[in-house]
Amino acid sequence: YGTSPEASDVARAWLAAHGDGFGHFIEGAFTPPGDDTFDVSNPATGETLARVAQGSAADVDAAVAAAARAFPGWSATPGHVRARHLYALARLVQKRERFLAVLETLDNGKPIREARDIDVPLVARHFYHHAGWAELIETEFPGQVPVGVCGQIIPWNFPLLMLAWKIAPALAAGNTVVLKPAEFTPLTALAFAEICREAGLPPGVVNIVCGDGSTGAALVRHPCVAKVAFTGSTEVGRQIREATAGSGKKLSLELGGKSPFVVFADADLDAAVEGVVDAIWFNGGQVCCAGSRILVQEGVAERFYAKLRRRMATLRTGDPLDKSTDVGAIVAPVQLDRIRSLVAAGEAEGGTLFQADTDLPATGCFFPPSLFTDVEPASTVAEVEIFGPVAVAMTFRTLDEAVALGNNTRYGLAASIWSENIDLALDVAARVKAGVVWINATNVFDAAAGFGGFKESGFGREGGREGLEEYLTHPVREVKRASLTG
Ligand code: TXE
Repeated sequence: YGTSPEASDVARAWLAAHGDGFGHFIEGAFTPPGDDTFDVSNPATGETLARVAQGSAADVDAAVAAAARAFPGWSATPGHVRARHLYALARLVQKRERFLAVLETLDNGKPIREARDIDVPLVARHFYHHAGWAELIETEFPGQVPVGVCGQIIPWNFPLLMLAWKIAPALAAGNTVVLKPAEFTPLTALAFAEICREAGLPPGVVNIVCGDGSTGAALVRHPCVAKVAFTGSTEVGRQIREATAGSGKKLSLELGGKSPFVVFADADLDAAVEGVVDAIWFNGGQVCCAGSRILVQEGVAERFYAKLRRRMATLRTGDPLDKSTDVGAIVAPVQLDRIRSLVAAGEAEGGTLFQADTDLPATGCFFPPSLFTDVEPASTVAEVEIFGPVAVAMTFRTLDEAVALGNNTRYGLAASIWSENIDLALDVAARVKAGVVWINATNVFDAAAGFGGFKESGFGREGGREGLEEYLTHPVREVKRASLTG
């Protein structure tokens, strides 16, 4: 499953069938790739997978115009009919799950087990969940209307899942979209475009324009885009906030994080070790809500680190298509360089680095699971989002100190608290400024739960009722009274 020859063959055959390159998906059809293209490669091998069109301002304009033409029809489509379309998308994602999982793994480098068991099932779940909402918009959000054309920009860490987080609520609420996938990982978005066509989605409701940041910037600036939804770096989020200021566009930003993973002395330490594995080595730590700052109560710290180091030695880093791989490839050489330089900074600042003795593949973008201990709270690795398989650990003495250290960050996306005392855990949960707090768990996602952060992690929520509110607005109606005096 997943690595089965058929699924890999289907993905390879699909890529071969597009050997001339991919264009954009506009008004239900693919444009020719044209001359201005970029290469998309497999980070595990360096091999080029496809040639993809670089979206110009004119391409963005064409896609936005298509979405604007489709908007009156789609927004007037009854909720139960929109629901049928979303169910059709969900079912087709499930039908193609093996192909999509392999394609995601080839493009992004994530372990096939994760793409197959987490990413793709969550994508289907997101469309099913929002199909339910499509039928409820009129009764649950009385008087509200869809915003219009939505410009959506997504990152490369969960390419298809981030697409689902953006497209499903937008469509459920009656909007039309132009989505720009990340330049490292546009392939599953293009496969999804084919699914939209197969599902019979009206042309123009979903448009996909590929390209780099300049394409994203053109989409943000476009005057006919009424709402911008962005997931990516805090730096680009800031630029988008500036670019949309005063424009009247609705905006939601889901940015970085440096989330605390707090282990109290009374925690089940073995369970907490498994928690760390999920928190920082899931998707190679390229997760916005990764529990990248481990805070351990002093009395158990050495015992906890020893257990963690033993567990790290059992993690397998390597071929993402191998079912037994735990940590796959880093998405691109530039990200690998970033991780390496941050780890070098951590060592220069006196942190103790532990890396299990693993044989990394000779080629491709790989970095071993890493743990820094003896880290100062004000050091680079304790403050900066590394976005790689690198955990940073510090100790605390008291509950108050744990809360203070947990909040000692410019971010506020997530937190994970480990204790066998539920009163203590709930007390800490209420005092940690994070959009999502897990207790004795980590990286648990559900389409029904709003996800988003505080501070430099952005604003706005994705998922559930709060997520839908981002795609609805209150109409301003001019009430004209007939003159009684005639
Ligand atoms: O992100 P960018 P990068 C963090 C993480 C990572 C760092 C850099 O720390 O190491 O950001 O990653 C598009 N206007 N996160 O450089 O550039 C871009 O094309 C409009 C956390 O890859 O923010 C892509 O589609 N769009 C994060 C998307 O923005 C622009 C996930 C994200 O890329 C643009 C990714 C512009 N001016 C990185 N410039 C998370 N929160 O999960 C770029 N883009």
